[in-house]
Amino acid sequence: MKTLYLPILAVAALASAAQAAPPARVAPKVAVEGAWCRAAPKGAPAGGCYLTLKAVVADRLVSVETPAAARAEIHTMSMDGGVMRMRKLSDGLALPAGQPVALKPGAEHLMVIGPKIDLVVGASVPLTLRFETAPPVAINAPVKAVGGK
Ligand SMILES: [Cu+2]
Repeated sequence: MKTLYLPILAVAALASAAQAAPPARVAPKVAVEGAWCRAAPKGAPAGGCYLTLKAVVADRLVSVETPAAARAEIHTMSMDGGVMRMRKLSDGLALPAGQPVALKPGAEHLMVIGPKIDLVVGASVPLTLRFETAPPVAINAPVKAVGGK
């Protein structure tokens, strides 16, 4: 059977290569800009980190890792009966192609839970962002004392 199938497969491969002049493939990549984490009181159980993501092709932020905290999560905030609540985005965050997605105070953000470092001005938080398609991006987010609502 091998001798029968091999030539057929070869011909099929040639045919599909010839007919589909492939469109210029854009390599999946996500640019990360303006990352920072908000300063928190010593011993705070968690802290927020913010940044802007821009994906070349549609992608999804699926997880965040940091050695500087017990764990990191992707959160969103929404009003619930007049109270702002945040919750974990278990499915991550969609990143439309070519469109900046800002994670900012009062909206989507990264939460570092159980920080192992003091979130004080001058410190920085190493974060590794993992995406569905694009390669992971490692950044150092400086801690800033920015007032929030
Ligand atoms: Cu949060």
